[in-house]
Formats: sequence, C-alpha cells, structure tokens
Amino acid sequence: MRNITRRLFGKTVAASAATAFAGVSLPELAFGQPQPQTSAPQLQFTKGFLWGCATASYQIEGGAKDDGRGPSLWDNFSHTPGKTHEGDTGDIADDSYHLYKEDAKLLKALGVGGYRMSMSWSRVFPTGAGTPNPKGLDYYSRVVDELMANNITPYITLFHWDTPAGLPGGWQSRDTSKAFADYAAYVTKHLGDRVKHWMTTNEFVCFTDLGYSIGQFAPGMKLPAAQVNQVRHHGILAHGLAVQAIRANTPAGTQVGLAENATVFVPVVETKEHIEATRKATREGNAPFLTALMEGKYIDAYLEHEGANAPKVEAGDMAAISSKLDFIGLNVYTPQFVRADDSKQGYTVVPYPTSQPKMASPWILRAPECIYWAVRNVCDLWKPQGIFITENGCSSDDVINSAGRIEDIDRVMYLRNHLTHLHRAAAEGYPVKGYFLWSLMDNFEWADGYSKRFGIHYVDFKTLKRTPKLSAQWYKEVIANNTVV
Ligand code: GBH
Repeated sequence: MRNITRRLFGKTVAASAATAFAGVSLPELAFGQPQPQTSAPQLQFTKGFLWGCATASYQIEGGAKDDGRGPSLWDNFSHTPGKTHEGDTGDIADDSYHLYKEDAKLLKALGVGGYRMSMSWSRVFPTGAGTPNPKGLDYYSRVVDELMANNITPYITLFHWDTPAGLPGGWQSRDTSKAFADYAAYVTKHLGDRVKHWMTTNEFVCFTDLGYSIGQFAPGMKLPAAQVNQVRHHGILAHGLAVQAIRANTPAGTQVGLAENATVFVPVVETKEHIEATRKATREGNAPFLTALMEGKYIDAYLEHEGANAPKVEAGDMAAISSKLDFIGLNVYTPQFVRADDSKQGYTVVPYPTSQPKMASPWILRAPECIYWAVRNVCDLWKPQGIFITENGCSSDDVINSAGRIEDIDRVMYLRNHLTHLHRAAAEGYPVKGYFLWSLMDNFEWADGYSKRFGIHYVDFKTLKRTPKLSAQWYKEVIANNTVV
C-alpha cells in the first residue's frame, strides 16, 4: 500500500473525475440541473477510523482551587502581570470541572467516537508528589464514566503543561521526571480498568523551550542553552519513565503513546531531492524530542550543534526514553518548507513569503499539505505502528451574527483542506487511525488568553454558554458519513 505513489494517487483522482463526467455534455452541468452521481465518495475514510475532539485540563476546567487542587506553573504564570493577554487566567475557563456532563452532550451530538482530554496533575497530587488527593482522581473517574455512558472512548493525556508548582525546580529537576512516572503509575492503576488509551506528554517544546528558553509560556524563564537542553532531557525522560509506569500498572492491550508537535517539514516541490531533504530536516529538526524517542539516542547533528551544552544523560535514560509505543500522536497546525541544496547540511528551510495566507493566529499558515507530510515524514523515518492526529484546528475571528449563528467558514475551509490531505496519507497506506479536532470548544489559549478562539463550539466566557458553530455542523456531517464533506 505504501507504494501507491503520488502519481498513481493523482491518476486515481483524475480517473474518477473523468468517470464522473463521462457522457455528460457541459450544458447538462448547468446550475439547477441534477449532478452526476459518482459511485462512492472520493474522500471516504476506512471503517473504524476514529473521529474525535481534543481539549486540555488547564484550558477548559476552571475549578482552580476546588476539592484540594494544588497550583500549577500555569496558575502562577497567568496570575503574574503581563504574562497573558489582558491578564487572562484559567481560574474559570470553560468551567468544565462543573459542566463536564454538558460537554459530554456536545460530544455525543457531534457523534464522535473518541475524546482526547488531559488530566491536571496537581488535582491528583496537589504538590506534584507525595500524598494523592482522592477527590482529584474522583473527578476524572466521573468524567470517564460519563463519556463511556455516552459511548465515547476516552483518550487521556497525563500532562498538558500544567506542571504542579509544588515540585522544586520544575523541569530543571530530574526529580520531576520521576514524580511524573509516579503520578502516571497511580492514575493508570486506578483508571486503567476503563481507560485503554493513554498519552504521556503533550508537545515537549512547549513546556521546555517555550517555558525555560523563550519564556513565553510558564514558568517564563530564559535559561542558557546547557540548562535548556537539560530541561528538554528531563521532559523526554519523564515521558519514557511514564511509558514504563503505565505498562507496569495497566492490563495487557492498553495503548500507550504521546501527543507531539514535531516540526512538520514540507518539500518545496514533490521531487526526490526535496523529499529526501525534507526527511533529513524532520530527523534533525526534531532531534531533542521525537527523534530521540524513536532512535534511542541524541543524533550526531544535535550533539555537534550543542557541543558542551549537550544534555547530561545517565545510564538507562535512553532505553527508557525509547520505550516502545503503540502509537504516535501528532498535533498538526502549520509547516516549514524545505529546499534541497548543496550546503553541508543538504537543505535550507525557506522563509515564508510575507503574502503567505494565514489564519487568525499569525503562526497558523493556510498550508494544509502539512498534515500529509507530518504523517509521511514520521512514518517513512520510523515506521510507527499507528498514527493519530491528536490535534488539528485553527483560530478564527468568530462572531455571533444577528441570526445567532457563528458562520466560521474560514475554519471549515481550513479543516476540510486538512482532512483532504490527511485522506491522501491514509489512501497511500500510512497507518492513520484517527483524528482529534482541536478544539471541542473555545478555551484558555495560553499566553493569548481568551483572545483566540479555536473551538467548534462558541463559548460565551461570561455566561459559559456553549453554541455550536458552523464548523460543528460540518464536522458532524464528516463523522456521520466517514468522509470529507
Ligand atoms: C497546541 O500548541 C496546544 O497543544 C494546545 O494546547 C493549543 O491550544 C493549540 O495548539 C492551539 O495553539 O505566537 O508566533 O510566538 C501549539 C503550539 C506553541 C504554537 C506556541 C504557537 C506560539 C507562536 N504553539 N506558539 S507565536
């Protein structure tokens, strides 16, 4: 299957189009006339393909101090003046802590088969380690039951950036990686009877580099390179130790993976040389994270680049870090473009033209081929057993019109285009098992606070009322027909 080439794929599409229009003279295609029937929808996904939505604890839950939850680095960061848009915090967010049953109804109405959610570590261990808080775990147990009662399969991420503030040194400390494994063991032991799909961490770069190097995210630090590399190492070590902890505490058949926003490289032209350069860029551009997980080592290009600043690795670390996974989850939003060249590196990352079309968040390009290349690059390099798109979506300038509707046609365009390119990957035989749309509803968009909306349900942050947008109506059709509509 893998060998179905781009050319063949193109031919198939062309052939189907020709069939569709065979024998139909042009005037018959005028508006208002019956359209020719094609035998099968062109962009059908295979039976059993999982459609879902994604969210994360700190972005939706609120209830920041309820039932013994301890503070996270994001509570502290968002409460620090100047760190988030207009000082927005996740104190209330979507109040899903109290409204989770309503949210399960939204999911049910869409017809999704799965829901990707995350857990707040400091609800379960208020200081990150030590004595657990039963009420925290109990909340997630209730959410899981509610989902399952609605025939929705929970996919749980153990950590989506809300590091307990009580852990000394945060990710600068190796002890945090160990504490994470203990938390993973505890949670999966107690929920593993019902939850069969676990993700360890979400997007390494966002809680390592963005928190400790750029300072744009919690805890807002700007450390020198050697320390940042150590933070990165603790991040991937936490993942590896958690995989082992989950395996040791759950029944056979439990699926373990992670959700990673590996940088997506797209060839400037689909020719052999640029495709090969793209693969090299993928391996090197993700060296501290996914490449290390997949290859069980820091590759030479990374070590040479970092020199004396390279991370300090202890015996056994790389074996844990490269623990076998059942799937890789990819969060896909935007690409980088690669051109093969004669340099020592063999490629250049081409800067975006200023005219490159973008969505409401300036970092999200309108470049849907990135979802195809996200899957293809990772699969060609490392042959994982399964791929889930664990996030894909965009922000839009959503407004409620006089008819009470949110006509987010730009989001529908973005999503439809992405699914079309995801279908190409699936049609070529890459093992794409499912897709989680980011996000079920508008929520706390980190440093952007509530200024950027990513949901397919509109949330009025004053009343907390959820209203389906056009994109929710569209997604429901996609799911019902198992095809791109
Ligand atoms: C994902 O992160 C997250 O997993 C999710 O929680 C989040 O809500 C979603 O995407 C949408 O953002 O402003 O130009 O400096 C995506 C990773 C990291 C990408 C921060 C944008 C800021 C770019 N994001 N980055 S910029």
